[in-house]
Amino acid sequence: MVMSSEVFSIRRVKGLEVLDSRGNFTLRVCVSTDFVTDCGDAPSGASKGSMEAHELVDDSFPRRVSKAVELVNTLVAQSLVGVDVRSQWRVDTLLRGLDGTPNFSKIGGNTAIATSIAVAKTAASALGMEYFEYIGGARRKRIPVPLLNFINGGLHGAGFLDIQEFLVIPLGFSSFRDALIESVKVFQLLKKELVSRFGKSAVMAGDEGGFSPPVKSSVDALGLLSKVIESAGFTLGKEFFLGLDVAGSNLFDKRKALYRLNGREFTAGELMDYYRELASTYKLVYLEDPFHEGDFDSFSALQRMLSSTIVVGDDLYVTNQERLLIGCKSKSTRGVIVKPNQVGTLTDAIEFAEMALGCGNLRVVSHRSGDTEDPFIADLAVGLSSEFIKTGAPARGERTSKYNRLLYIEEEYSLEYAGRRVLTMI
Ligand code: 2PG
Ligand code: MG
Repeated sequence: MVMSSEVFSIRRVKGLEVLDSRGNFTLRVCVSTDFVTDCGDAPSGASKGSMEAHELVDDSFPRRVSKAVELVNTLVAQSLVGVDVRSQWRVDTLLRGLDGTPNFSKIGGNTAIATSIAVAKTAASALGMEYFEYIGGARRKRIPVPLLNFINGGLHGAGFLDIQEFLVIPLGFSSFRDALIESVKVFQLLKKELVSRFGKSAVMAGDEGGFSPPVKSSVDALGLLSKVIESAGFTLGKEFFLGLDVAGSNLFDKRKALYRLNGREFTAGELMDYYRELASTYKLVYLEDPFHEGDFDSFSALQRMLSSTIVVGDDLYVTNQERLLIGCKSKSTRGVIVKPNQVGTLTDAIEFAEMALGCGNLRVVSHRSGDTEDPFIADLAVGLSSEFIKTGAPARGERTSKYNRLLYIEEEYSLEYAGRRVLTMI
């Protein structure tokens, strides 16, 4: 049966305020054709790169996004009604045109990304396809390795830890399901260990569902994770590896040009030596934003020094192709974070991920610390066939919705788990 293109015409675009995981209001956009409606949400970061797309929020307490809702219901709706929902590139170009600034400073990156995602999801639904199939097209699909954030520090935690994320990485398993089951075992053992060492208040959750215990230093946190991995019967460097998101910009004192960590000050060179030590003791295969967002040179020097660690750019690149070009030329990293809301459209995020792979970088599709129960980034990761996904601890609904979606996709479509072979790609 040939479907008339009318079936794919956008009839309605509607914005509304919904709650995110931090109890802040954020934007949801729903897009309808005559037959289907689907919605996309804008997540929100706490430790943002300064070059990210602008987030349009009201000047209000509590945080509201009524201006963004208004824009969706007027300007955005007027320009998208009648457009074919399958024309993602056209929609994203229209959004850029409506704004007219490079970083969505007028309509907001949140307005743009929620709309862009809603359009892609509605197109997939109208075609009767899974989101990941629609996004991925002919790409060979696989299930990404999760970077599980077990200990939340920095701006996401309440303890003393300066480093933002202590990540447990189950590379040595043959399926995502097994990797997740064994990771959950380690997570539950960590919980027991924390309760026995510090009491019940030590297992309160940070922003991304991990624990935020009164552990004093990064070495203590990594030591604790190594210990529970071993007490679960695994070997660090075989089934499990460790990683960090330092979120280096938050440790950097611009005036002194020094980093503050564990109550000490470090030059970039001293910090590099510190990372080298941590990487060899704790099998760190993953090191995100080890320096502040402007220091491409230190990223490059560290990546040269650590041949078996993937140095990753998040705030360094902010999912922006121009910034990535600088990193590609100076070989600053072997991995990139892909956060669609940093750049504002799905088309830009997908092109960024492709460009990253083209210059030898593994892709980490990522949530934000303020997120919703929408599992869309799980589909994006599978569609892009990304090597990793970063979506918090295996706890709290806005984090588990992504893991649960991956469990379903693996089971239903028999896709292979990216697993240990991603290490051979660096
Ligand atoms: C990060 C993210 C997500 P935020 O730095 O990688 O983990 O944090 O969303 O607060 O920027
Ligand atoms: Mg980060």
